[in-house]
Amino acid sequence: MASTSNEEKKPWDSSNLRKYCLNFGEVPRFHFDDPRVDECIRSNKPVIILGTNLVKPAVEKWNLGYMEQNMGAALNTVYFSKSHKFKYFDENKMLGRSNPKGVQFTPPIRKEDMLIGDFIRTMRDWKQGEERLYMQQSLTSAVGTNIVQDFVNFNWKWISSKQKLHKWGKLTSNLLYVSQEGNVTPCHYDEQENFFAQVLGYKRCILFPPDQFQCMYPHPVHHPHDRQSMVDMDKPDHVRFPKFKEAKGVEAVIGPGEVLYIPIYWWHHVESLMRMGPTITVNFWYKAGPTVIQYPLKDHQKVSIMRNIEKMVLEVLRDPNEVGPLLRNVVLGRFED
Ligand code: QVW
Ligand code: ZN
Repeated sequence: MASTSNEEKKPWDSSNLRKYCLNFGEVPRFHFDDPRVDECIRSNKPVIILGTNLVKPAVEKWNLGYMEQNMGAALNTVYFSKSHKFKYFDENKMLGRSNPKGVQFTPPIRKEDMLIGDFIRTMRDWKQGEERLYMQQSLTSAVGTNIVQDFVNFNWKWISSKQKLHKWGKLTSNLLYVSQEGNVTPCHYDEQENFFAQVLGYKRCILFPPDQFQCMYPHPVHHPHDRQSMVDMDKPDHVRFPKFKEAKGVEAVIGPGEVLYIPIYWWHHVESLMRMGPTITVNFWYKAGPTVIQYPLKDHQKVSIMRNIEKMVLEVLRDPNEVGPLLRNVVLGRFED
């Protein structure tokens, strides 16, 4: 068939993907000059954007050897996990000497500042059964001159035109992620717009829209795992989280040069494909644009309202344990007809 000639051959198959109890739809893939890209972004829908050259210098050069040679002498943030999951937590919400109001909590991952050489050597020598590693380092700090030059040569013209067109706020950060194959960032949402640019290797991203809040069971806002789902996708507890099986998600596998738009407040779970080598990603986080209040409100605006209500109730009650019971009393038996 002639029509298959422009179909990209996938270097991965379903054996490289982790297995979950849900089925997912597919995130659409469009060339950067296809008007449907802007339609997706305008309507807060994820989309894989092809041919942007957003991180072209990185796609052409960056690999473990290049990073080792050029990251420089500064320390990098590396997370260690005993499992394949790296579930983030907010240290500021933990109980401690400086925070008597925090939540009693044992972190599931540990953080270590490492020289790039030590990180890459540990990753290369890694054996099954050892702690897994995931480097997550801001690209604004003291990286070496070659990497700074590559960064300067990113396609800022394209990304700035999107920022402008969609009236996003400021670019807040560029993070560099270097991961072992098989690592997972569990399901969570962020409060910013995100262009997620794949540099090396393949990542799968499973996304759920903000209107699936009831299916995703986020931790309370005051919890160190704020914005993260309480559901373990590997082994969902269908008794505690019965609606999770009804969650309707979409998935995307992105490879070098491809950019995924992750809309603000969209849930996402990210995995580096298994047995496909290490991955490198750079993300671009942008503040939301100015709030336009138009009714009916958007689903993500309602999530924001819910967060504010939780924060407000905690502020007046001053005890996290009283928040749930009070909110339950507000609704229980009152709003059914
Ligand atoms: C991943 C993500 C990333 C997920 C990194 C999170 C620390 C985001 O860019 O690539 O593992 O969630 O929003
Ligand atoms: Zn995220």
